[in-house]
Amino acid sequence: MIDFSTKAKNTWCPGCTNFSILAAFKNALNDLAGEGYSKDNFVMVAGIGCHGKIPDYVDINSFMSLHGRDVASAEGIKAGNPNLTVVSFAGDGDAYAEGMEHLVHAAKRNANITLFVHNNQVFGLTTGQVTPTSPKGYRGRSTPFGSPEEPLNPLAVLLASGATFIARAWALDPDKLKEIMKRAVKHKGFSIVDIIQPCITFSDTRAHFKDKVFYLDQNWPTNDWSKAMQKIRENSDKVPLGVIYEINKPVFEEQL
Ligand SMILES: Cc1ncc(C[n+]2csc(CCOP(=O)(O)OP(=O)(O)O)c2C)c(N)n1
Ligand SMILES: [Mg+2]
Repeated sequence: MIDFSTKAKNTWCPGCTNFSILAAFKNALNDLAGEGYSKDNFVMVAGIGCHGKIPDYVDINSFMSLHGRDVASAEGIKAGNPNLTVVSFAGDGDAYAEGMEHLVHAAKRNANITLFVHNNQVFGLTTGQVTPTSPKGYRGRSTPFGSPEEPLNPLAVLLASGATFIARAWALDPDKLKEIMKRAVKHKGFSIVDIIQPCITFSDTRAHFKDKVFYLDQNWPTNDWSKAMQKIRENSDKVPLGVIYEINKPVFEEQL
């Protein structure tokens, strides 16, 4: 087992569900190293937010970007040296608010990078303001009377934009999360994993999601765009997890 820990002091809240994402990622790295991926070829990129501290806690090359600019930085790193395995970590505010234009275009051009979104449905680090994925009625620092807006469905936007790998995961199931992370890294092209990551301090949705999440069937047809869109937009009380969509298409860096 390779030790990917660092000496940095961890400053997440005690019990933060990001610890589970960190553990899953380290285990995924360890497996991938055993499958021929070079530890030295990995680069992790992050935005700004609670999620953005994750590179401090993993002993691989990393680049801490600006808020909402992690995807653009990851694209630049990959275009500059296509031999690198580039994995970006973003918050929901980071990816779906500030960084949305970069995200849509990275999906459109099928940049060969992987994005893990810590979707806690809140601007966590800045103490609980509403983000594009906060539920209607969410009460936080900027919406004390409840958010009047319907949340955005980011996976529908990304599927429509041309993403070639779309998955959803649950932070509190690190074993399955690890497997989904590995598939996303191995996918050639733009891959996104939206990780439902309850913020225990400002939006504690652990109990809410616990009984709602379920894994898609083994036989789910991952290459069917219409079925994927239907599943992503399904108006249901249940939240599907796993790889929802995956196809092969030429990647941006090879066509440059
Ligand atoms: C351009 C810019 N806008 C705003 C901020 C302030 N800011 C820092 S972290 C943050 C919230 C991050 O929320 P999210 O991306 O969801 O990550 P989380 O903290 O929830 O993991 C904001 C708004 C900033 N640093 N830069
Ligand atoms: Mg957030």
